[in-house]
Amino acid sequence: MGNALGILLAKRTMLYLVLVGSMCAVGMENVHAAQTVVVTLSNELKFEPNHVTVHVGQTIEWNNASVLVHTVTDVPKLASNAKDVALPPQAASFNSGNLAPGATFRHRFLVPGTYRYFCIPHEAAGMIGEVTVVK
Ligand SMILES: [Cu+2]
Repeated sequence: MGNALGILLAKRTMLYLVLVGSMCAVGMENVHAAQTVVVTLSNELKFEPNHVTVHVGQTIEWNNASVLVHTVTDVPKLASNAKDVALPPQAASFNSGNLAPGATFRHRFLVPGTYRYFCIPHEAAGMIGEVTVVK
């Protein structure tokens, strides 16, 4: 009898731990998803910072803080040089189009891996950025 009660309590404790564990996992994902990372597009033809690491579900906001028109482009066929562009398999490509001074562009990352993107008018000048997306 005592033994059966012990097993029942142990089972309940296990269930409790599983529930708490899964709630923590969901909680952390929400914390990450709520944090938007900002990358600045500069007059010096740079993405600053030019490399950022985010978690799956997180959004990056690119902010054109310059007096120039820039783009945020991760479309392989639009790159002049194949080394300037990369997407993980299964990841959707993205392209802001022309961003006027003061304009912003946002993209939410759903597939882990390495992304290399560029600015269409300034790719040859080395305006290239990288994003690492981790689980
Ligand atoms: Cu540019």
